[in-house]
Amino acid sequence: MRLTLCVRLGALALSAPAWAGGGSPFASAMLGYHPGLVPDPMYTNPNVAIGSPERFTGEVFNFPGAVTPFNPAFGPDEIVSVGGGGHLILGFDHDVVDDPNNPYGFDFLVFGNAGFIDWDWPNGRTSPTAAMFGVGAPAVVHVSYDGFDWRPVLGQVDRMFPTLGYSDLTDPYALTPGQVLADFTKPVNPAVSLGDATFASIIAAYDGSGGGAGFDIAPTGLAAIRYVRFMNPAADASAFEIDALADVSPIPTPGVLAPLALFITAWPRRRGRDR
Ligand SMILES: [Ca+2]
Ligand SMILES: [Ca+2]
Repeated sequence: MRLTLCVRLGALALSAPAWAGGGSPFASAMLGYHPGLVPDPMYTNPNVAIGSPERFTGEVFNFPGAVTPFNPAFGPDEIVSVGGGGHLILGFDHDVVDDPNNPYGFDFLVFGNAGFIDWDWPNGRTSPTAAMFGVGAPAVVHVSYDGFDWRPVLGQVDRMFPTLGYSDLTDPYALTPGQVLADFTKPVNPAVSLGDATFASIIAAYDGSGGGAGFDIAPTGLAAIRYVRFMNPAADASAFEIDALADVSPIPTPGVLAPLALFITAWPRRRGRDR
């Protein structure tokens, strides 16, 4: 008889998303909105900015399609416009932390409805300069922890990186959803260059991310925030669009090697033949 011991060790990840306890990684409350000078009153429902960015768009217009960098969300039930002089305030249900483990320093992501112009329609290829359509008017973004002390953060909304709903699509104008959900809490590497890029190479560059514009809280001096305010200082009707707002997932750290389970297995092992 031979006794075999099997000891299994597992690594415990110490860093977990702040919403792991059952909250939402996305904006959970709409706390203020003024449309400003908006060219199209159809896009003035601010509650559509609550919850996840869109993965599939166009249903209300009978033009359904997966959201890709070549086919951004365009439904009035999906995106809201903020015109000249307007603003939008969104809130999270948890602290969005300036976590040193957040990729590229980005602590939250803003999703708009800009997309890449297709230079090889309908195959999906960007121009040499990755020219875009639907780019919004410049937004001024402030963050706050208590709703009183607002501090500016640097970044551009409704531009790079356009939203990608699924990571397994091969058709940039897919009429049906993909199977692999892109991660809306993972930023795209800001060093990525997407000029003259095919749809396949864009998906590869996104590396599982669902896109969005990254913002870093650190320069504000705040350790965490709960509210984000978007203002449009334009004096005319040029607008930007907001689809959603997301907290960023920290990169899991290896943490402490901890014994998750200790299995001791013993069984008799018969010799092949009696000797
Ligand atoms: Ca940060
Ligand atoms: Ca939305």
